[in-house]
Amino acid sequence: MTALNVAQKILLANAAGGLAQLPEQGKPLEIQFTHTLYQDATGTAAALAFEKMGVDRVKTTSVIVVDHKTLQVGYIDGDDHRYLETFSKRYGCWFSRGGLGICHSVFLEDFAVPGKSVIGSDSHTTNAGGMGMLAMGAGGTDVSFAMAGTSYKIEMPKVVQVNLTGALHPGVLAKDVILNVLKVIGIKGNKDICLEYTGPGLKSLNVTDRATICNMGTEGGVAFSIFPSDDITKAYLEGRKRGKDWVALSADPGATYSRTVEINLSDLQPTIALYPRLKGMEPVSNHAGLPIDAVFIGSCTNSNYENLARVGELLRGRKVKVDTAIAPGSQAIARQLAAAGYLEIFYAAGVRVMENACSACIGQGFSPPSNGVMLSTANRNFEGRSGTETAKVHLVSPVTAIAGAITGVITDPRTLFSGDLTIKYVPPVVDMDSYVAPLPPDEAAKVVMRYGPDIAPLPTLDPLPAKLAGEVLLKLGNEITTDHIQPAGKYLSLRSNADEYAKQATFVQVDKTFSTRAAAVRDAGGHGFIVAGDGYGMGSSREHAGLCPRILGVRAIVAKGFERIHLANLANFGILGLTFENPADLERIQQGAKVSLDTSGLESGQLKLVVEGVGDMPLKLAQGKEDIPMIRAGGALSLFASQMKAA
Ligand code: MIC
Ligand code: SF4
Repeated sequence: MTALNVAQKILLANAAGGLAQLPEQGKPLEIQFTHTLYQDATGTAAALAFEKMGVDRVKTTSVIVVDHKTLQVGYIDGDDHRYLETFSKRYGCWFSRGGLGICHSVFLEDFAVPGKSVIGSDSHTTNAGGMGMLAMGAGGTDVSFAMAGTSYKIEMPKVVQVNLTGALHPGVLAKDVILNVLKVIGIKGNKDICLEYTGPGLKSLNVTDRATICNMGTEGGVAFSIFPSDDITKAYLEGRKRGKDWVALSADPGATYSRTVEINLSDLQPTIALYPRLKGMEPVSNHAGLPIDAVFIGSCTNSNYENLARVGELLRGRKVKVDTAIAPGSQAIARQLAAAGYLEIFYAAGVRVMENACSACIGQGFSPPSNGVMLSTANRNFEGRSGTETAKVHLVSPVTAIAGAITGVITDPRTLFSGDLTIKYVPPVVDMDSYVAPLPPDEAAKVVMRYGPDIAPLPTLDPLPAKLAGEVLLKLGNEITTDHIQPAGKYLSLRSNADEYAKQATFVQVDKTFSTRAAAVRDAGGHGFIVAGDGYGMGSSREHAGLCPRILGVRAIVAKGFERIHLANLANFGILGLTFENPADLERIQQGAKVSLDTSGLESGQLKLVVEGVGDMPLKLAQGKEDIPMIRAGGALSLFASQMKAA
C-alpha cells in the first residue's frame, strides 16, 4: 500500500463518494464537507443564496458567527444579525451572537474536529487546519451549496512539507513562524499547493499556535494547511471538554512530498511584515527604534489565550506609551484572561480592551491617525484596510506589538525580558449554552424569517452573450487584492445590498469614477472588461468582489494570473477569468480601449481578445472547463435555477 501523508489522508477521507485512490496532482477532486462556516459579512449574501436552493435543512454541521459587523452604528448590521439568527434557527445551524468571538476562534474552540472537513465563507477558515481538519475558504455561494449537501470541486494539490526542527525562543511566536514560511513560499502563485507541517518542532507548538500558522497560509494563497492530530491536539480537546472528538492523524512512514521547506525554529527571530501586502519579512531588530502611533493586538490570527497572556506578562507593572487596543479572539478567551488576572493588567497598563470580534483587523474601529504607523497582529495589511489610507500598518506577533506599545518605538521583545515568559494557566472556559443550538426540525419549520428593509434579494444574472463587446474599464498592475476591488471597513454595512455596495464602493480606492463609468457602458448595452497583472483577487473570500463588478456590467477579467477563491467567485457570478497567452500583451492594451471577444470558442480554447487599433491577443480560460456551463448560464444560481426548471 502507498504510504500517505496527512494531507492525502484527509483528502481521501473527505472525498465525495468514497474514493479508493486520490487523483493525480492537478486533476479534479470532489470534497464532501462535513462542516460549514458563515460569518456576518459574507453570510447574508450566502444565506440568501441558500434560500434560493429550496433545501429544508442544512446537511452539514453549520456554524454562523457574528463577528465582523459588530459596531452596529445604525440599524443595518443589527438587521443582518437578526436575519442570520432567524436563518440559523430555520435551517438547523449553530448561531454565535456578536461578542462571543471571531468565527475562526469560536470554530476552533467548540466545533473543529480532527479528520473532518470545513468550508467557510471566509478565507481564514484554513485556521482549523491547526486541529488536523481539512479547512478551506470559499465564496459564500460555494459554502451554501456545500451546506445543501453538494460536493465541492478542488484540484488535487501538491503537498509541500514544512519540516520544523528546533524549538522557539520565548520571544518568538507562531506568528513569526508563519511569516518566515511565507518568506520562503512567497505571497502569490501558490494556489496549487497545500502545506503540511511535520518534524520534531511540532512539539513546541500547541493547537492555537498551529491554527495561527494555518490561518496565515491564506496570505500565501495556498489551498489549505494542515498539522497532524497528536497528543497536543488531544490535550487541547480534553481541555475544551471534547476529548471524545479526538482521533489520531499522522503521516505513514515513508510518505512523500512534492517539496520540503526546512524551518529551524531555534533560528527564528521576531519578524515584521512590512506595509503593504506583507512586503518584506524582516527581523524586527532591523527596524528597532522607529516611532509608532498605535498598536492593535487581536484578529483571528493570534488573539488566543496563550498569546494574550504573554502580552499580559510583558505588561505587568508597566504602562503603554501609545494608543493600544486588545481584542480577545473569543469571549471564552476573555473570561480566561479575566480569571487569570490579565484583564486587570491590561486596564492598569492603559490598554483599551475591545470587543471579542474582528474589530480593527477589518477597519471596524481603531483606525490609526493620518500618516500614522501602527503595529498590528492581524494577518493582512492591504492598502486602506485599516480605514486610514495614509497610515502604514506593519504586522508582528503579539509580544512584538506589546513591546512597541511599552517603548513607543519598534522593539525586539527579547530586549524586555530574560529567561522564560512563563504565563499563568487557568482552565479554559467552555460554555456551549452561549450559542443558539440547532432547533429540532419541527420547531425549525415554524421559524419566521425576518429581513431588514436594506436586505436586498440577490440579482438575477443574465446568460453570457455569444459576443462580448465593450471597453477596458480599468488597467491594473500586479497583486490587486479583494480590498482594492471591494473594500470593507466603512462599507461593510452594505454587504446585504449588493447594488448599493457596487455603486458606492467597487474599486473606489483605485478610481473613484469606476462605478459610474462601468454603469454607463453597461446601460449603453456594452460589456465591461478589466485587464490586470499577476495575483488578481488575492486576499479575502468575499464574493462581492465578483458580484459587484458583475452588477456594474463587468463580464471578463483578463489578467496574468488569478488567486484561487476569487477565480471561483468570478465563475459563480458569470464573469470570465482569462489569462494572456503572451503575458507581454498586457503592455499593449490601454484603459479605455474598445475590445471584443467571441465566447463561442470557450470549449475549444480558441479565444482571442480583439483590441481596436492594436490587434488580436490570444487568451486562455483560467477557470476550469467544467465551469463553462455555469459561466454561460450567468452564474451558479442562474445555472441552478435552469436545472431546477428542467427537472
Ligand atoms: C478579511 O479578513 O478580509 C475578511 C473580512 O475576513 C474576509 C471575508 C470578508 O470579506 O468578509 C476574508 O478573509 O475572507
Ligand atoms: Fe476577522 Fe480579520 Fe480574521 Fe478576517 S482576518 S476573519 S476580518 S479577524
